[in-house]
Amino acid sequence: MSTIERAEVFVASPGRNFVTLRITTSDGVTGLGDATLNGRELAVASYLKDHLVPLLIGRDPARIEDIWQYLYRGAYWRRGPVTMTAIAAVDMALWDIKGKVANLPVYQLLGGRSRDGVMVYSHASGTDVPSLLDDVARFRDLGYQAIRAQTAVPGIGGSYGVRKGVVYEPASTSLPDEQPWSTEAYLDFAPTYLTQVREKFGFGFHLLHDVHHRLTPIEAARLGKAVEDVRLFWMEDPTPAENQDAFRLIRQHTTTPIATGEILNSIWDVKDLITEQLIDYVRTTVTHAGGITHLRRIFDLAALYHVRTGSHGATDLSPVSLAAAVHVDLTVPNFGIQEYMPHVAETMEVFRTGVTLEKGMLNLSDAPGLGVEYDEKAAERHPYDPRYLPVARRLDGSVHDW
Ligand code: CS2
Ligand code: MG
Repeated sequence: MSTIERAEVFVASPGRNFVTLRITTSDGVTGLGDATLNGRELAVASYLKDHLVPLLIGRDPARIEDIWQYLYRGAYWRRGPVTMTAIAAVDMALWDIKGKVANLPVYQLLGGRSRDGVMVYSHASGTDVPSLLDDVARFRDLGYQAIRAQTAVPGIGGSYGVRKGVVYEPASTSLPDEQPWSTEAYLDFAPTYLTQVREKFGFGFHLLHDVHHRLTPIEAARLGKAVEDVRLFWMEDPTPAENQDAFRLIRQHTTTPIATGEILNSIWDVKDLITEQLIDYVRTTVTHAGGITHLRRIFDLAALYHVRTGSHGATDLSPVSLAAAVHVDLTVPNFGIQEYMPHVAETMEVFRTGVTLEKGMLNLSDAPGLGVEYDEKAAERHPYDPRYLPVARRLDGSVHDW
């Protein structure tokens, strides 16, 4: 029997920080998993190195489900982003190994293709409305079928999701950036620019918007109602999702579809949202929600309740995560959309992947496993670079949800 012989954890910053797990079997087969938790990278690296790797050595890598249950139940302490990201990395690496052993891409092991490609949405943003409209035009020209639109709110000096240069990277290298926030200014402004996007470009593409957890349920209900004519594909994270019941109030007031889940980590965190049909899209990722094994379980529950998938896919997830997401997206019956932001060149020199993009659709090569290779030597040129995500403060100085 082949056994797990080695498990190494790499922390590197090729463009931005990534934590990568590589498992090697006694037959010399390797598997990769993404263990990146933006701003808290070393906590997951330590969870893996100090607590999970010693439990993996000598185990049968083929027993993916059993290892998942052993790590989850065996911790006694349940859920949470650090634990679930560490388990996810092990799970992804084991699926990668299983695919390589079978000489099949992981999506074949998950039941094969349900679709020819995976529709993605890209991120248009602007410091004002004219620059947002230029950015939307650019993504339309590149052939994207779905675009998320975010603009800085005039008068308050910033807002979530506005790109500074070519790449959107909210984390800063020193202490967290402190960014001002005014719910009143945002609520007055957001519907006007979303309307201008539709006025200029029409309805021939999907338009999305991310609220990034900043409203109360009744404020979110007001926003959802105000943008009904814009026909958003979704309004994302309208309110913090720890309180799943809060979504009921939004739901009662608006037909604007709702998406949430990027900061949630387990089926239990989304259970009520799904079974009570309080959301339309579940956005848990393969990296933060327990890997392919657990994500499939969440998506299957969602399918029973007309909830579709919309996995988080920001660049703070590595190309291993994106590949794993696309394997799942290609197979599940209730796929909705996949978030996609291109990684920078330095990232792609370290992670060589078979994921391709054409006309706003992602696809995969037929490489066995996840189809990603990690160049350890290239990674060594990019040491870990500690960063923090920003903090938002209301205009009176008090802390708000970022
Ligand atoms: C965002 C993320 O992509 C999204 O929808 O909400 O960019 C999020 O801010 C980051 O992943 C935080 O690290
Ligand atoms: Mg988001």
